[in-house]
Amino acid sequence: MLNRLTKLAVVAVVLAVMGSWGCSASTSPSDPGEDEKKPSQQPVDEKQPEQEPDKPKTPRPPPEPLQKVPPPAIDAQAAAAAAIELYDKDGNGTIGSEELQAAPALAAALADLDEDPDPITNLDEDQDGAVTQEEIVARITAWQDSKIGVTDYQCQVTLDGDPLIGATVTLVPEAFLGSEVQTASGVTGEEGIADISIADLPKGKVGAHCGFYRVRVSKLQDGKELIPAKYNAETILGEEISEEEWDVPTFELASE
Ligand SMILES: [Ca+2]
Ligand SMILES: [Ca+2]
Repeated sequence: MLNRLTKLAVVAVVLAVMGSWGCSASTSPSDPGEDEKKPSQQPVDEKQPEQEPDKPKTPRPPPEPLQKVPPPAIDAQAAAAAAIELYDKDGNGTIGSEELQAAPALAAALADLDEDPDPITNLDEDQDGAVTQEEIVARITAWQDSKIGVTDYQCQVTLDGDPLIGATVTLVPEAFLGSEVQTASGVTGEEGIADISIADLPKGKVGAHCGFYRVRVSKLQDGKELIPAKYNAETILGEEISEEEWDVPTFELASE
């Protein structure tokens, strides 16, 4: 009996020791084990979100080539001839000072002469204050040579000296450029600044075509136009968007 009891006791002690080892083996290494698991789990957790964005990233490269927007096709000679026919009322072959009042886009491109005396980037290449067919051809050719589909364009609008907020700025291309140059627009924000863009562009892409534009500024309140007609329906505002344009032009409107 004693032998059996001692054997049982020994077995019990051995089991207890093994049990305590097992526990200690499971608890004490489990602390570092959990510590090891935590870092090993964390990278797994980190890798999973990393891999998930990676998956959308890998299909992203293909859309990039699609974002290259082709420039609008413009027949430079035909467009310039159409401009002369439209605006050269006295038939002397050039669009001069009084005639330019009816062509705000061309007038604006000339008015830039003060800020941009470089004849290479100015519509009035010979700086005589009038626009010839050849000078229009030269600008259209410059846009085409730049191979720019759309270019970032921002403008600022002020009314009586204060930033005009919440106004829609629409750049309507001169009809003589043909049908491919698209109307671009934007809404003025905090500083009266608007990002101008055409509508049909790949996702995330903004910008406007190079071209001559009439600029219309509109702000409606209860369906009533707050901005004088000389800045929208009968606008005197114009702009040339080109690859050389880097500053943010300001259109200074007056309520009267
Ligand atoms: Ca003329
Ligand atoms: Ca000229």
